[in-house]
Amino acid sequence: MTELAKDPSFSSTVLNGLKKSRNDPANATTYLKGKLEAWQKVELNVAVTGNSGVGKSTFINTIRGLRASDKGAAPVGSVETTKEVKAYVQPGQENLVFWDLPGVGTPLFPRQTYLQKVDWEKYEFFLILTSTRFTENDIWLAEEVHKAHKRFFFVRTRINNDLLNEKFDYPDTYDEAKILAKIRKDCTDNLSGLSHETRVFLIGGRIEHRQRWDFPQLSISLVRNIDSIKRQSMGLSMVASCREVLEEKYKELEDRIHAVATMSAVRRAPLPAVLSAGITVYFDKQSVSEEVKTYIDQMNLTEEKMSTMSDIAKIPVDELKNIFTSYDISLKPGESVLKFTERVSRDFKPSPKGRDEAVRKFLKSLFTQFSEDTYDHVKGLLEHILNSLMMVALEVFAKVEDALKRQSGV
Ligand SMILES: Nc1nc2c(ncn2[C@@H]2O[C@H](COP(=O)(O)OP(=O)(O)OP(=O)(O)O)[C@@H](O)[C@H]2O)c(=O)[nH]1
Ligand SMILES: [Mg+2]
Repeated sequence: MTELAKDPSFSSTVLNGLKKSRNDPANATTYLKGKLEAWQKVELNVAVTGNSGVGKSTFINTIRGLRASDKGAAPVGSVETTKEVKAYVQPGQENLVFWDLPGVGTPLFPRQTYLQKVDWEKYEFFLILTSTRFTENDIWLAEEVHKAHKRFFFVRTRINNDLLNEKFDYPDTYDEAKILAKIRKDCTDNLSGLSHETRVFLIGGRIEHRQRWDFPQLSISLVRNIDSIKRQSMGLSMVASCREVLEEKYKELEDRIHAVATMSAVRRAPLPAVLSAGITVYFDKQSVSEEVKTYIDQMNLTEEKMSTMSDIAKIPVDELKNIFTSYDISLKPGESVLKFTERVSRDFKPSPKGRDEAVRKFLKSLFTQFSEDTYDHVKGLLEHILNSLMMVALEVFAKVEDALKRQSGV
């Protein structure tokens, strides 16, 4: 199986690891379950630093899918609030922590002791924020971080304010692209003292700006610029705060399907599922529906997340839920994810297309009781559910972002 060995993706790495469980379904299941859950245990730390009032807490809330008034949100305000290092975990995903750090050069955080005081070694990224111009201290920090082979991004916040001001002052000649280019140039000039080139992300920090300007690129950069072993974890741990992160999640979830299908195919659980064509296929409903639950959560489609989105965007929640119906994939009121998975499975006809011959051959060589029917069914079923939920999620997202854009005034 050299083909599998060369492929560094999650699924190939996991499938190769199965060689140690040859003809031992129990061991294989434990191994696969461990691998599927491993991303939740990878510690990820992101430092968010900058002077008082630049919008650190606002940004941290937005990237965690929260508003200042939500439970667990970082306090936001126009008076100085950050005087100490504070950790904010991702709701429901405690392995990912955003650290609210005071800027360099305040009396309590002078350059000499800054890195040590903030325990710099633990961070994957440093985000250096300003709402005006970057300071000598910001540049100093970037150089130190760079020397230590850590990643950093410069972030210019409050872009919405700049645009609103321009719109107010020069309504007849207002040109968003030109204003953004001007701010970008100003930032780059401002950072010319830096010993190497870097990118500045222009953002509005509030939740209604998460799909605007460079916010999506900044969010996805946190996933794409991390070591490959942590990438899967970062992609799944982050809230789907923009379409780009949602798409990353889709890719990661798709990559796990082999592993979930294999768990059923080597085990032959005793509970049958009946297909519409009347064929009985055996699969581990528990692990398959657990995976579907993960999809619903990752795609922001839980009751709770839909209701938050409806609240933020001021769209009736039923209007968002109706999107499900057009894809014929909705959970009925009160229906558990397990029952939902069984129901979709009953109506599902696997397509002979897209069968994964290399993987099936590999698994058959490892497990004598490997069930091809089960493998094909679960793989096809999960692909079908994931694709349908992704379509719903994208449409819900577009609707919410449209409403937010209308509210933002720029
Ligand atoms: N218009 C606009 N206002 C923002 C933005 N980011 C933050 N604010 C506002 O600016 C004020 C300060 O924001 P915070 O997020 O508390 O700033 P901070 O950097 O955490 O401040 P300290 O904790 O004092 O260091 C708040 O009133 C925010 O609502 C933004 O991108 N656009
Ligand atoms: Mg703050």
